[in-house]
Amino acid sequence: MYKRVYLSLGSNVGNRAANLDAAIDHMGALGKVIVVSSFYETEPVEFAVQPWFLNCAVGLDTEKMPRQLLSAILDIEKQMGRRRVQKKGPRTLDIDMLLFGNSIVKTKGLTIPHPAIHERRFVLEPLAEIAPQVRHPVFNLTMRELRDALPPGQTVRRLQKNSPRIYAD
Ligand code: PH2
Ligand code: MG
Ligand code: MG
Repeated sequence: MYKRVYLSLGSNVGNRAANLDAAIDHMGALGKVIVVSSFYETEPVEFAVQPWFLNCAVGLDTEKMPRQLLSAILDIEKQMGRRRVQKKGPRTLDIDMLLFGNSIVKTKGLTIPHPAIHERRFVLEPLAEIAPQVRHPVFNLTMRELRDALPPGQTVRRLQKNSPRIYAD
């Protein structure tokens, strides 16, 4: 049974666009990549003294269970040279699971939906681009509604170059 999963990707070290593209390629091994948002140049938040990020969102159909998917994601981050030096600090690649179908998961080390979706413009702009009607299973609001409810601030700029890329329906 396939579930539709939405993930957030971010990079602010090295060739950021190449890092996101390589991560998306690797994600083909986890299921079917269905849609990729535009890339967004985003102001760092939470830990602000670091280079700007490139962020995007990906829709993936997978047969993996949440924990399996998490460990596969951590493997991809490692393969791409991620070193955990500073919490929320600079990284070649970060992949966060945002939504896993309508599932609600709360265990040590994994919370779904991701607990910060509704606070982060760098997550909600790309996500609302590819999944505007998808509902948050806890707040019962769509991604577009959550995006529109963000307070002003947190600069994000959509890059025109690449997308969105739609692979299948
Ligand atoms: N990730 C963080 C903390 N801050 N800021 C932006 N703009 N983009 C990110 O991906 C990001 C962040 C922790 O994972
Ligand atoms: Mg993160
Ligand atoms: Mg992460």
